[in-house]
Amino acid sequence: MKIVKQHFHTNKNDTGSLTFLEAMRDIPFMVKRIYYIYDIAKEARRGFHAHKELEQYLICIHGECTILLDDGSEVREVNLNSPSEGLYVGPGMWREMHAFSHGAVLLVLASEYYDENDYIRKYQDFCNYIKEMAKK
Ligand code: T46
Repeated sequence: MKIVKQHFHTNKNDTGSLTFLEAMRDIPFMVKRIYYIYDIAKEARRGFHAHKELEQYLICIHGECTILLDDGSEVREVNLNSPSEGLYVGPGMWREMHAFSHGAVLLVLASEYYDENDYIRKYQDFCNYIKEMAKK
């Protein structure tokens, strides 16, 4: 599995830091939706699904968290602990988010509007989907 963890342009000086990224330049899609996850309960695990089409960048803009990625044949965990780094998560990838630090904020840039039909929320359905995709 190829992990795409990207460091975004950051302007840092004595007064602070500013990170920026531009659609179709720094990330490979137009951003249609932004959401963020915060006020996360202690020990919470979220995610537990894959997407059929959606592409996303996950940026832990405050604190840290761990993202588990499973492509059906390999499982990897990636720590996000910098507001200037983003993790690309493409289609056909089971994800779980956990080990959130107190006060962590996870920002997500998404390539599509929200569509529940794009979600695969059962792990067995995900395994079947991966098998079907491999046949094509
Ligand atoms: C993902 C990970 C990283 C909406 O109505 N609109 C939205 O744009 C989103 C993202 C969610 N929702 C609704 C759907 C559920 O009823 O909000 C509720 C919580 O969503 P969910 O349980 O899917 O949240 P997470 O944190 O498990 O997953 C989210 C994204 O849904 C998912 O695409 O990749 O963050």
